[in-house]
Order: sequence, then C-alpha cells, then structure tokens
Amino acid sequence: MDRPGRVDEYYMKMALALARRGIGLVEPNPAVGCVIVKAGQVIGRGWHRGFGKAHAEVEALRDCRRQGLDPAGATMYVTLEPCCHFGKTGPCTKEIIQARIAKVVVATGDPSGHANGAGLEILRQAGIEVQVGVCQAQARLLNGPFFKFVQTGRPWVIVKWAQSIDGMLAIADPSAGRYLTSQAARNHAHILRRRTQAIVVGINTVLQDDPLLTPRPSKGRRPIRVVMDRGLRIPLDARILLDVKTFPVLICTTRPAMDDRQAIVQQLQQRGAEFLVGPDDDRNIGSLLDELARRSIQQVLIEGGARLIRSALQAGLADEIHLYIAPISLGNAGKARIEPGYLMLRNPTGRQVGPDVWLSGLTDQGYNLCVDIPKDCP
Ligand code: AOF
Ligand code: ZN
Repeated sequence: MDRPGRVDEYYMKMALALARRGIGLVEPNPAVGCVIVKAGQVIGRGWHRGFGKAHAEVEALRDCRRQGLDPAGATMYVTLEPCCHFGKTGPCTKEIIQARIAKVVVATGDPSGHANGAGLEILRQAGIEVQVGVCQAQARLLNGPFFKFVQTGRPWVIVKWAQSIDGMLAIADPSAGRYLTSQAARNHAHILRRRTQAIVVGINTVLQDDPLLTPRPSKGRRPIRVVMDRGLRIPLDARILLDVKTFPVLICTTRPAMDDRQAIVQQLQQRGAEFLVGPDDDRNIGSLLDELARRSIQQVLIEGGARLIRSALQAGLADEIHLYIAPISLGNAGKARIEPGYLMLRNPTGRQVGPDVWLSGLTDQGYNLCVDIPKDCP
C-alpha cells in the first residue's frame, strides 16, 4: 500500500468483491459494488442487490448513515460509472453530490445511452474529482454480458455442459442413471439459469432427459425456455410444457414441420408455446439469437445436447463456457462425445463441487469484448 495507485486498487477490489454478490440477482442490470473511504477507513459498503433495487452507490451512502458516519469529504470507489438518469431508481450522481463526496474513483464507464460519460461529467461539473480506469479489465470481465449487449446489441452466449473425464455427455444405458454429475454440481448450475433470460436445448435433450429447464429456486427469475426442434418432435406431455405461463416456451422449428403437424402446433399454441420459424440447418441458432436480441435478451444459456453445443462452438457463438467434470471415464459405457475442437478458456476459474470439478472461463471472443480497453488506463 505504498503507491496511491495500489491503495486505489485495494479499495476497488473490495468494491468488485461486493459487486460479485449481485450476480444471479441483478441481470440484465450490471452487478455493481461501492466502497466509501474517509481518512483511511472504510465507512460504507454497498452493492446492487437485485434488479429494480437501489444502486450500489445509494446502498453505500445508506450504510455510512446507518452507522452515524458522514460521507462528506470522502472518496467513493465504484465499479461502474454512476448513473445520472431516472430509471427504476433515481440518479446516483444526485445522491453523490448531495452527500458532498470529494472524489469518485470509477473502474469503468457505462456505455449505455443514458450514461456514456454523462454521469462522470455531472460529477466533475459539481466540483468532484473523478478518476476512471482503476481495475477496468476486472470490472468489465465481471459484467461481460452487459457490456456486450450495450455495445453490440447481441446477447452474450453461455455454453454449459457436464461430461465424464473422457468427454462423454451421457451414459449409454439409460437404466444406469440419468446424470453424470452429483446433485451438488447440478444445484450449482442453477446459478447460471438465474443469471440468464433464455435457456436453450436441442430436441434430443427434451426427448431423452425431459428437463424442466427452470431455475430452482427461481428467486423471481423467469427465463424463456427454448427448444431447437426442426422436425417438431416435442411430445405434448414433455415436462417443459407444464408451466408455460410462468416460464415461457419458444419452439424453434421449420416451415415444413409447421405445415405437416398443424394439429400439434395448435395444441402447443393453446398451451401458450410460441414458435419461431427458421432455416433448416445449423444457421437456426443464429436466427434464434437475432430473435432474442430483438426481445432485448442479454444472456442466453445453451445447455445441450452434444450436437447443439458443438454447433454453437463451431459457429463461434460462445462467449462463456461452464463445464462440470464427473470423476469417471465412461469408455464404451458412454455416448455423445462433446469434441469442442480448439478451445482455450480465458480468465479461467474452477473448483470442486461435491465430487465433481467445475471449470469456467471465457472464449477468445468473450474475453476480447471485455478487455478491449484504451491504452492509457491502468
Ligand atoms: C449505477 N449503479 O449499481 C447500477 C447501475 O433501472 P435502474 O434505475 O436500476 O437503472 C439501470 C441502469 O443503471 C443500468 O442499465 C445501468 O446502465 C445502470 N446500472 N448504475 O450507477 C448501479 N446497477
Ligand atoms: Zn445509479
């Protein structure tokens, strides 16, 4: 803690750790954290706790006051440019100015139309010292989906699978059990489902596993469930069709299948399922992503099976990868080998979950979107 830059990084890392607590609760908002420091003491901490809830800066100012401490003259560390608009909450810039904060250190700007430097400018105009760029790459890596969607209008694509040591997605004999990984690993994967606004599977996964594809517990999240079903083979008693009012269902199919199976289409529509008609080849994921972008969906989770995952990877659509590895090699007892081709995870993290290993990271594409930072930043 000798250089001033080191001190700034120290507090910004604290703010980033607070921001991380919002992952799975705030999307499609960014996860944001804030620390207020006065005379070398942390006097307030805050983070954005949920979509529609108070912003990190407001939480941190409240935290100061709860303790009877005055934030006037303090330095605020915040992981994203403070907002200056009226959204679901009021502008943070107004609260910061009113609290007479002396300096605001920001990790990264907010490229949204309603911000994009305007929040920083308002603070400067009010005589507050503003510094931008401390831990910028970390801050952008934390909210890759937010930055991608704001900057490109395209959803962030997460691909998740569970495999054996030898890369098999399933056990060949269904009577030997449906799952490769433990209940603990499967529970862990629900964090991902809560983060995303759309969960996508291929029809074979519906036919073989009959998944619900809901986040459990859902904590108020209601992702749309998407089935890639070019031949319209989805059975009317599939569990995915049970709770369509709460968790919508979109079936991606083709014109010939719609024409051939009109009675089924009608019954599915009566249940509340929606249809998207697209090309009858692997380009259908591309047209699905176009549709999801139109619906302002920021994060998409592709969950299986092997064929859909392979084509998403081969088409270069994935930004983020999560894989769960069960401690077993299946050999002839396995099926559906994943074969991801060349793939190096950037910014990887992993740990043991129950008996399984969880490994996650970004593809080159996802990583580059995040760390594309101007040269003069730390
Ligand atoms: C901040 N601090 O903690 C967050 C910010 O609808 P609202 O009012 O919640 O505003 C959401 C927008 O505000 C979001 O799109 C992003 O631009 C910014 N998020 N800003 O100053 C925060 N979460
Ligand atoms: Zn705000």
